[in-house]
Amino acid sequence: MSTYFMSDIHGCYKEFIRLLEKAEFNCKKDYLWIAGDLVSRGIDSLKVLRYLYNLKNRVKIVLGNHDLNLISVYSGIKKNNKNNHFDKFLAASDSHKLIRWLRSQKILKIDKKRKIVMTHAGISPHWNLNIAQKYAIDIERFLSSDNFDLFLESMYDNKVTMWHSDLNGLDRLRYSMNVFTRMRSCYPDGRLNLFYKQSPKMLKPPLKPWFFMKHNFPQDYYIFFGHWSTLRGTAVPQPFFSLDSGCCWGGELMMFRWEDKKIFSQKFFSQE
Ligand SMILES: [Mn+2]
Repeated sequence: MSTYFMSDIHGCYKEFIRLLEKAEFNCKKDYLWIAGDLVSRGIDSLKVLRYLYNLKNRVKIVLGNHDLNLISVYSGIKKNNKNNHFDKFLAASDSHKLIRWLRSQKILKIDKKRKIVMTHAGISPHWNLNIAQKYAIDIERFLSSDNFDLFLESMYDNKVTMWHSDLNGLDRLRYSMNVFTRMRSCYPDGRLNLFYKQSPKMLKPPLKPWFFMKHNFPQDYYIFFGHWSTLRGTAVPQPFFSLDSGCCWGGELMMFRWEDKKIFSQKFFSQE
């Protein structure tokens, strides 16, 4: 049995399947952990979701901003954008079933025995792992509930970017959602910048990547995340581990095998 980690498949189905073959992923014995953004940008989001759905308990997923966007588009909360290539998904007969399944996925996953954490964008430098877990569960409960559409509609917010210990109700959920699914860089006081998406090499001080902020996370953990494709080639300090190599932008899809720490990768196929 092996456990593999990857992120940001973004509808790149062919590259994803080729990479599973390269790494000799066995869907009867192995486990696949994915740090979100399964869909959009690439052309085959529907195929990626169907494949993952059929893996049943062999796959462990945390949701990314693009997965939440698909749920919102499907539910009429957000407009469909042709760059996301969602049309095939929206017209499919099993889209309802797949959305229901997506809504039941996690925002944060922790394995205390093996000291593994996974989330799409990151964890607030103000939190410890127990607090992060508590706030992730708050979001997961709303997402899997019948009122998920009302909840998601009120989550799109660029203003709640600063942590206070007395942050409550919708604002705490909004802050947590911004941290888990959108964060890349922070100001010295920990305030999130939700707009800078380029390489951290061009990041203007005093902004810093979130994983360079002072924090209290245990050093003997692996904290896997995706979301920041332009991190390619940047050294990310322990205990953090970046999994997004920008496949849908012409980069690579990568996969990390826990047991021997081996990395596998697959270049983006031209869509010509
Ligand atoms: Mn993302």
